[in-house]
Amino acid sequence: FSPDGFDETGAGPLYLQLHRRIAEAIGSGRLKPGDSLPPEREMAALTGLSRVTVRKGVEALVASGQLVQRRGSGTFVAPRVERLEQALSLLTSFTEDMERRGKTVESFWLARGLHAPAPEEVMALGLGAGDRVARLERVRTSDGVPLAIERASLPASILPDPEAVTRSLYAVLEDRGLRPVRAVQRISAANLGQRDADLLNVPQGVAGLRIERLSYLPSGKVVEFTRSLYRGDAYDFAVELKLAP
Ligand code: 16G
Repeated sequence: FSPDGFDETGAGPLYLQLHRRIAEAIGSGRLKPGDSLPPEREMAALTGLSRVTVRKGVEALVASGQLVQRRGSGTFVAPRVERLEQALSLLTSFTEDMERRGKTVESFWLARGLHAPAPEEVMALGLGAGDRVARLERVRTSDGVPLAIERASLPASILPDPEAVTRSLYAVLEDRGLRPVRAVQRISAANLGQRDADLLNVPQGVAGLRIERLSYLPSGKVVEFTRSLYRGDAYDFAVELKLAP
């Protein structure tokens, strides 16, 4: 950071000039993911810009996801994430999707157990009075990068022992002859709230994708009702379209 090159006249607002300069440093690798930026006061002194201008420039980079701010510890270059292209027409599991790409898969558990169902679970899973649900709630990571928060609900008649799932849910179901063969999936946009953003290690307010999957056995019985939040900066969903008949 230096005062050189900030131009009051022709090059646009000063905060955008700062924005451009930091973005270029990130783009060229002079600033690397995880590097910390000097505090606002210091940046203002180094560049000769006002603190208000520095703050505006930094805020714009936070909004575009290039910088992250952690309360109490400062401003950092955001971790870079490789975008994954995910086919939408195949009924695969997270573990299969990542292993096919040669990536390691890990989950950290938020919750795993049997519960009395919430009304939406009763509806989605077609439960009867007194039926219970197995809930699996976890953050899914690939090569150590958190990509999605998943909340799966299954009828206890399908998964009476949720703690049996330590890695792949679909592998456990497959072993028991209960692997779903069909699913309906809905995708919608969501801005991540503070808790979800923290779990996914992204700034609050960035775009996420909410995905809901209902999977079925050949008999038509529902196997899972899963609600997930995927990082919007990590996924491209791709689907093949055919001419309408
Ligand atoms: C995928 C599915 C999820 C399923 C999970 C099983 C989406 C949006 N979701 O993440 O519904 O429960 O795979 O993964 O694709 P696992 O076998 O690795 O536990």
